[in-house]
Amino acid sequence: MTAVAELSEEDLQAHFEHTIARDQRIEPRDWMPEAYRKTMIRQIAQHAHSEIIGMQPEGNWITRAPSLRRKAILLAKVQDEAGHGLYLYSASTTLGADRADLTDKLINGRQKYSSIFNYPTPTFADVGVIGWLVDGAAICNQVPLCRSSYGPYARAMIRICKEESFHQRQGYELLMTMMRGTDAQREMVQDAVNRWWWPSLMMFGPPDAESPNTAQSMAWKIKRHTNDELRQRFVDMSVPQAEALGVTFPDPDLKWNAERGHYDFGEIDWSELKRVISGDGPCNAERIERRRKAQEEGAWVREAAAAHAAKKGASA
Ligand code: FAQ
Repeated sequence: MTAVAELSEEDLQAHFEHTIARDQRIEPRDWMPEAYRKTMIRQIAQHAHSEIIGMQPEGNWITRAPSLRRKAILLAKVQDEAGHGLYLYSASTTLGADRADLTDKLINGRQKYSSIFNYPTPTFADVGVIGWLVDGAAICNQVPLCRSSYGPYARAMIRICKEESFHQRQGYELLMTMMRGTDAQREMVQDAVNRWWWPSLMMFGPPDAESPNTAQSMAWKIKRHTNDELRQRFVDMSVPQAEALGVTFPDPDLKWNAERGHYDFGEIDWSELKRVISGDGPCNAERIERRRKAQEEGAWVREAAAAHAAKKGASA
């Protein structure tokens, strides 16, 4: 057997490409091009940050949930998102990233998180619509990532997707319940759908023609489908769900195209996505400020845990 140290850069590159071509996984111990490592850290960190910041919009309703049952469900869901963040930060450390450094980058605006979590949640219907549409979009995007080429990321995604499916169903069930209620409740659901529909479509990222990372990430099999392919899949699956629920989407151009075998939909306001990504969405400042405060207020817990681990290590 040839030791890795004896292999040339070309041999290592060829082995990496062969692994990808055979649909096998790249594991932490394997050689990988620096650009692949950087892309993986970027995507996993952004994803982890999204899960953690994503706790805030729904967390807003934990103290005001309308019943004990809804409160218990919401607590469990928000806690699941924290768990997803932890699996993902752990996956990023297998690539040499440092979790504290990633958190600093998030708080200092040097790393992104999903645009969707910069929108407000003024009513309880928002909790249902986040479950239905936001978790629904997340599943659509993340199920193919279970076959992503980087092993730890793909394996984390399997568990995350199982939990997200459950989240999606709880959102839909909540909305079904509200739709069986009063006119005011039905109006509340429709209003929330009107506010979340377009931002949900933006979650999939810029159109393919303007996505700088898609081509390389597809070639490396990090991404298995393009942004536009997944967005279309999400529209196609959401329309019958909206019909069953009894709500409409705020898009006059949304209609079945028999020739394409897909729903056509209206033009997305890409300037809004750009604005929100660059920090100027309705709640960006509030979300980051809250995360910064939590990080500062939790410093003593991290110090105590480190001191405890050091003491245990010393006595062992
Ligand atoms: N928001 O070239 P592309 C969840 C950035 S988790 C903000 O197309 P890529 C669970 C992009 O990063 C939701 N930034 O990039 C939950 C890139 O930035 P950079 C998060 C966006 O990576 C549910 C630049 O624009 N999911 O919802 C957005 O090939 C409910 C150019 O874009 C993931 O992270 C955006 N919407 O494709 C939690 C899934 N779109 O770094 C709580 C994993 C694009 O080059 C409650 N990630 N950007 O400056 C992915 O699949 C991909 O990274 C994409 C973007 C598809 C998001």
